[in-house]
Amino acid sequence: MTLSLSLSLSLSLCVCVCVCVCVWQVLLVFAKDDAQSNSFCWACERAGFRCNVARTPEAALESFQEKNHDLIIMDHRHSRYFDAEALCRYVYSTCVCVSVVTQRYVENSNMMSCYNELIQLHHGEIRAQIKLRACNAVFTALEQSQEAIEISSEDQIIQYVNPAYECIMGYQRGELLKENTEVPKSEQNKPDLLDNISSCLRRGKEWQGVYYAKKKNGDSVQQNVKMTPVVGQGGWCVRECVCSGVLMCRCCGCVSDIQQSSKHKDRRKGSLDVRSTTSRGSDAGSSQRRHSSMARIHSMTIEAPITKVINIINAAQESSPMPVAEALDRVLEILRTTELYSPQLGTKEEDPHTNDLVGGLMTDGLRRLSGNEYILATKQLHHIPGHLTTPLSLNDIPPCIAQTMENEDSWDFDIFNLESATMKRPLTYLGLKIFSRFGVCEFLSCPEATLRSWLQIIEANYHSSNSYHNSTHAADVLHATAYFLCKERVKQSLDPIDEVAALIAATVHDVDHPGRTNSFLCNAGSELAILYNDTAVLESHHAALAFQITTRDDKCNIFKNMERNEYRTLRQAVIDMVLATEMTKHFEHVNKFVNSINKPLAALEENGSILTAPENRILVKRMLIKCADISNPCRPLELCIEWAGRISEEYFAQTDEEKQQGLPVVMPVFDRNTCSIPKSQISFIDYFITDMFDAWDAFADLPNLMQHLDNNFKYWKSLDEKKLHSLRPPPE
Ligand SMILES: *[C@@H]1O[C@H](CO)[C@@H](O)[C@H](O)[C@H]1NC(C)=O
Ligand SMILES: *[C@@H]1O[C@H](CO)[C@@H](O)[C@H](O)[C@H]1NC(C)=O
Ligand SMILES: *[C@@H]1O[C@H](CO)[C@@H](O)[C@H](O)[C@H]1NC(C)=O
Ligand SMILES: CC(=O)N[C@H]1CO[C@H](CO)[C@@H](O)[C@@H]1O
Repeated sequence: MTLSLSLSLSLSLCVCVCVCVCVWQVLLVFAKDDAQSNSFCWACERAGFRCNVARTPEAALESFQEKNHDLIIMDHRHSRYFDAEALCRYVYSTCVCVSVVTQRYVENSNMMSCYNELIQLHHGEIRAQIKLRACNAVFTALEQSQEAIEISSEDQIIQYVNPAYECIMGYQRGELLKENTEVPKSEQNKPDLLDNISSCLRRGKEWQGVYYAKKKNGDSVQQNVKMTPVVGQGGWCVRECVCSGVLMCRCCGCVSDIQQSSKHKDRRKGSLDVRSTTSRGSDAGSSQRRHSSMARIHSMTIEAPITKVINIINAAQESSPMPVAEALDRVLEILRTTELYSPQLGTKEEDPHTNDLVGGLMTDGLRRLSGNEYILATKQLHHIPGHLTTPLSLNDIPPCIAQTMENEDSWDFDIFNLESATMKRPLTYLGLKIFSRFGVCEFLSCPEATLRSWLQIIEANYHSSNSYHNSTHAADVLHATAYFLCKERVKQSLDPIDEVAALIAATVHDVDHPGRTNSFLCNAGSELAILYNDTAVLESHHAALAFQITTRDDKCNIFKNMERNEYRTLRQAVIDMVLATEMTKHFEHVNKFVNSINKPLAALEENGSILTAPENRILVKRMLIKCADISNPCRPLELCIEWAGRISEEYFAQTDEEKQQGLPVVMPVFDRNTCSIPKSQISFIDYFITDMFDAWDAFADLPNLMQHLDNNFKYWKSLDEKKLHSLRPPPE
């Protein structure tokens, strides 16, 4: 004990550490074996480090060059053997590691104390290494982020900008990181805004809001930014462009910009230029609204990677010579016709309602499946009734029913009135009226009696026991489809056969729906899921069954008199539309529509070839039936509320059954005891509806629907703000 104290006065060792995190390699440079070097050898072994011993500086260098040791311990007690400091300098100059630390170790040949020293070095350096790595990771994340991020000091001197910032703002990093470059400021900000921001930051608070930033070319761009003070770091501030809310202003995702894709427009004009590029604003109010819709379409909040790729190529075409631009056109052609459209989930805020809706509607449920949860259910398919109720003709529809259908061509038509007036047979009656309005019998060369029988048998195969997916939903989708078919742009792009296909597809699109989602059927191992390999189970079934029912019996075979090729075309179109209602492909359909139709239409003056190209007609039809299928949030408030009640009830019933049968619960938020209906509607609108209807409205011009959507969204928000979970506020 005392020995070690006395030795410590005069002798020391030199320790040189350069760090690597795998198994430590230790090099001992000792001219002779002694108690000290033996203790270190023992300590290395005990700590699990690899240990080499070198006797001379030359041997030490050779060994170090070969193994790149993490730790070098040199005998510095006797300078007559060699110059330890020169060796240290050499290590400094060659070490490729992140850091080199030199320290002195006071001689102590006690084995435990050598061991402790090694462990402490190991620990301390590892910790430093982890910090460095974390730092590295944070910077990598900043570099990769698609949001523009800028870090500045308290006196507004730029310290860092990421590549997205360069890309969006048009600066090169080098020019901003020169000494004492200030954050570029736009004159368009009110002076007190800047004061407000800096006083907010000085108080250590984050500031978020709309702000004009100045691009390199002198333009001011409006951005939704978040500024965060870095507390305790000399007043640094992190400014970040956030991709949320309506004021998206293209600050994100680089250059998806309507001006940039339009070859005729001057891109220096502000974003309000959109109005002139859409070229169809009738009055100021509606074109203003259209502008905000278009702006949002071009920066869709839920963006698939392919959309970004297309935007980047569009932007590159701008500044490319003709042959390159043309080659890129062909690239775009290919990209638009392949299946690359799955969205990146999780780019939006994580929200349990959205997650459940995505999990429940967009997957086959297998993700959540494990082992013994796979239970085979024996599900009975509904039988087609052998007898039909008394046929009726358009001419002898009872007056009270005829009256409820008088305004069926209006969007605000009340389908629930018709449901009760027809004793739950709205599809047959509305079908007769709408099909005759569109001349479907004439087109198919089929007698009206056949159409009647067909509508009746199809309606009979909807399950009245479903609270949502019963024939009233089918009638509602038929109604929306007919409404959309009358829109000018839609008429310009579709042929009569497309119209007939759309009406038929709407009528049959959910036939024999069991009131459970695809994921449920897959989890339960239902017959249908097995038949269709867990892929688009319900939609495949609706399409297949519709044709089976129709062609099984001449009495209701509306296709019987069709020419073979025309029938094939019609059948193809109906199947395609019914399958398009499947939600796993939601973003693919919407993205394709936006990329192939909205964007080119907005960029060009003429519209003929875009609208009537066969591949685009398919996209229009898919979008049309998808929008009709989930148009509930765009209906007048009272209707919207009723639909929300029905769909929630159907999901609750599914959750009840899942619990009862011990199946995985696909959408846990839809539990009747805890569910907030307003929240679920808000998530559904945010995630699925807004982008889609913005795009559809930009195409078909549907201001009344967008107005309802706005009102309804506000209604759900107001309930949610009052923390209400119900469909309506409680009575006063
Ligand atoms: C700045 O703050 C004041 C007081 O809070 C407020 O009245 C003013 O509108 C703010 N200015 C801006 C441009 O936000
Ligand atoms: C559809 O379900 C609702 C219950 O949500 C019911 O009131 C209505 O009568 C059903 N409609 C049909 C046509 O079965
Ligand atoms: C289901 O998968 C099997 C085996 O791959 C295949 O033979 C069959 O055609 C598939 N059925 C459907 C409806 O896709
Ligand atoms: C060829 C074609 O369909 N052109 C139409 C383009 O759109 C305008 C109105 O938006 C119509 O007037 C044209 O007939």
